[in-house]
Amino acid sequence: MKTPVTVTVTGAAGNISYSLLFRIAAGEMLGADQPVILKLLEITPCLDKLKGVVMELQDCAFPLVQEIVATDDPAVAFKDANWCMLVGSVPRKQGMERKDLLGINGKVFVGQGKAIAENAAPDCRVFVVGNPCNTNCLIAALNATGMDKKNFFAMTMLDEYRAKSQLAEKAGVPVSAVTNMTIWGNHSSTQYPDFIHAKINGKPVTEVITDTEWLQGEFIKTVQQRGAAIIAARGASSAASAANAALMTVKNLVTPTAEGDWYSVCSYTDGTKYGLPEGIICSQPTRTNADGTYSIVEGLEIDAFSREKIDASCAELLAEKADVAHLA
Ligand code: NAX
Repeated sequence: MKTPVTVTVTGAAGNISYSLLFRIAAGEMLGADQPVILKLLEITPCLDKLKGVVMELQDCAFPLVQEIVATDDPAVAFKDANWCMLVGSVPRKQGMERKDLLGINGKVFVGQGKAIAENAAPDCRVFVVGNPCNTNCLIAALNATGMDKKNFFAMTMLDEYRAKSQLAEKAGVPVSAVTNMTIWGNHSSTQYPDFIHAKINGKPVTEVITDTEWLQGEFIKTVQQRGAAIIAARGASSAASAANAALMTVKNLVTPTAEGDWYSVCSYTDGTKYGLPEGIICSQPTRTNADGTYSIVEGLEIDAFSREKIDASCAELLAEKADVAHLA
């Protein structure tokens, strides 16, 4: 039997986790032969609710689950973690500015970054879902002294899937026909879903969908605003689809990527690729190599239309970084 992998999930009694935990426990994320230890972190007032989630996990009798730890202590939750999935964060309340939200959640991610560095496995990988996920991730990375910033990620896979499904619907093809989909920048309404390098059945999207006005306008806007559209329709934010995207991001990061394809994830920029500023957590086209490391796909040509969109999203990330400079 393989050595168990310890997966820590924060916000474990929340909506996304309620879809996510059961699929991790069933082996959908790390493999059907990979035992897992689940460490679940919540804030103290939600521990009772978390107890209920743990009871349900127990009642599934998942053969891969070796142990479940439920706690409100980050030091306990992150102990020996191999994967930290930071889902928990405080939602924006009425009258709150983005800066206020960054400040409140920022402090949480200072503490979690430190606790991960002090308690997790040294090569632990950290994946942030809780919003604003890029800047929360940056704060955690900057506070996790001694850890490699390359091991910090934030989620744009849900945006990638939203973009793929819009393109598939427009072209009248199954979603599996759409590949090479990059989300650039911030997981926010400035993100840029790059239809220029995406492909449908191996052909450039622009050859299959010739409605340029739709691609440059409605398509981008629909992807950027999809989260808000789901809240308006469902009365609650995306949960099952967000959990699916979180699970698939980790799966993509541990599985060699199919030849010629790539996926979107936000990672720490080194300032050498595509004119992205150094030192932000930015979504980029990414491949997982055969040895389990990852690389940014290089050599894509960025036209003037894309350049403007990518720069705008990076400018927003730099502004968020400046807002939380006191936390790093
Ligand atoms: P919920 O409010 O249902 O759950 C969040 C949970 O986090 C709560 O149970 C809360 O008690 C817990 N929590 C808060 N502070 C914590 C802390 N310091 N330590 C541990 N737990 C803490 O939200 P849910 O719908 O599950 O969404 C979770 C996060 O994902 C939100 O920030 C949300 O904005 C974000 N999302 C990110 C997406 C992405 O693509 N990156 C898409 C979906 C989602 O909007």
